[in-house]
Amino acid sequence: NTVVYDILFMKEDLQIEAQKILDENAQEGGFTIPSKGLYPFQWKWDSGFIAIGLAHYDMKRAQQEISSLLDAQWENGFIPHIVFHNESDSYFPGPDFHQSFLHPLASKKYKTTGLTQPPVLGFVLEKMLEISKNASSVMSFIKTHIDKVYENHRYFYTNRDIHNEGLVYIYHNWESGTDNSPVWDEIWETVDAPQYTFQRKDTTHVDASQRPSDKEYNLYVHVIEIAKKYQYDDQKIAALSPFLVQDPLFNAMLIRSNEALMNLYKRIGGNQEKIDYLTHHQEKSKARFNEKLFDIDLNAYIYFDLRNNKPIRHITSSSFTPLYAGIPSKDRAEKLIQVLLDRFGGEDQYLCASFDPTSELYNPKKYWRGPIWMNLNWLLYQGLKRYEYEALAERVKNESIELITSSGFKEYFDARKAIQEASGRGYGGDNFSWSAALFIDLLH
Ligand code: 9YW
Repeated sequence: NTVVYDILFMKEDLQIEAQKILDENAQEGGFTIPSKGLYPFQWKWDSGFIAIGLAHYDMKRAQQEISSLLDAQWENGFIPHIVFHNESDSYFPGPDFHQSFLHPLASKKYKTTGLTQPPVLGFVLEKMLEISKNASSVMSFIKTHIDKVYENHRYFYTNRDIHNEGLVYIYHNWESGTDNSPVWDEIWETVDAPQYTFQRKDTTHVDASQRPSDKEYNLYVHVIEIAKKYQYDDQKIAALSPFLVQDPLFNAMLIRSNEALMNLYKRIGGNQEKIDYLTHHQEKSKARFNEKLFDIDLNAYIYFDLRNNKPIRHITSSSFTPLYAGIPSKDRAEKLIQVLLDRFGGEDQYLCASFDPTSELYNPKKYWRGPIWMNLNWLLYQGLKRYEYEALAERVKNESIELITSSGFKEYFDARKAIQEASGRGYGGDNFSWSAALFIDLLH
């Protein structure tokens, strides 16, 4: 009993600590930075996850988090991956590099990037409503903001589904949210980039061994230089970007958010045209996702390289996110979860490594090449619950809580449970906002 009491007490303390981090990362203008120094601006999918945490104790701030992001939406519905509300010289590449003004429909109010990130906002709005104790006030917020998210989905289907098949592309690894995943290695081998001159800032905040290499950064810069050369024009990017990928995480988030928008519009009433549009795309997207992105030999969802017209056959934590979007059949979900257990979920492992631990390319300390990320764990937890794998869902939740309890609110964590000096260690940025926000959600 004392032990249980201590743990409860510790959790309560940690919840206070989590709120403190979110408060300290709050900025004038109503948004929250992901981590001081390392990421000093507003990031798109971070804001979504942060809003879920905030909704538990400060709904007004959760709403501001979302409205400050949507305030930077472009006239074509695009939502950028970073909004430069504020100035800071602690991050590269900043607004002077990205030059969003090159696009004629870019936000006139804020400097932004010309890249986006996984479309989480639909389901974030739905979660906020679910968490809310005052549904009517959240509903009125949703009513005034939902069309912007809908316009964002229309942007994706209109501009980024080049085969009109229900799957949208990303044109940069930063759009995936999983920046230096080994998934991209083969693509980079096909890209011949000149040597650019630039000064990285990330490695002044975090040990370089836990970050992407300089060679990778040069490629990241290169792909943006190409997009800039074409004024961030979607059609030209689709035709000419050396990086053009259908990513399972990105598309699963779009599908889960479509579903949320449909639910919310039904609740609001009217809006039949929008519901019809979403329903049509939803069915098509789910069917194609299962046809094109499921590898029947690996029994997992994988990636498709549109530029080189071939699948990229690696298993990552993104491979399991279709569960949250209700994409696999029950049978397929069962097979997928077996792969999760076999490759990622041994007794000597915390769930869920970001890259296949059985692969030679697995690196348990390096960013998206192996470590555990709290947002992916949260998505996995939701997915397992959706398919009623209750015990496994509990495991993911408990291990997530354990990692934070023992290592703090770090950016990512070592999945190697059995190796004493590595077990659950935290890496990357400190006081990381979505680790704090999703920890609060998991405790509820
Ligand atoms: C970068 C802010 C972002 C996340 C990404 C993560 C990392 C670094 O940090 O990106 O320089 O953009 O990979 O998913 O949104 O937390």
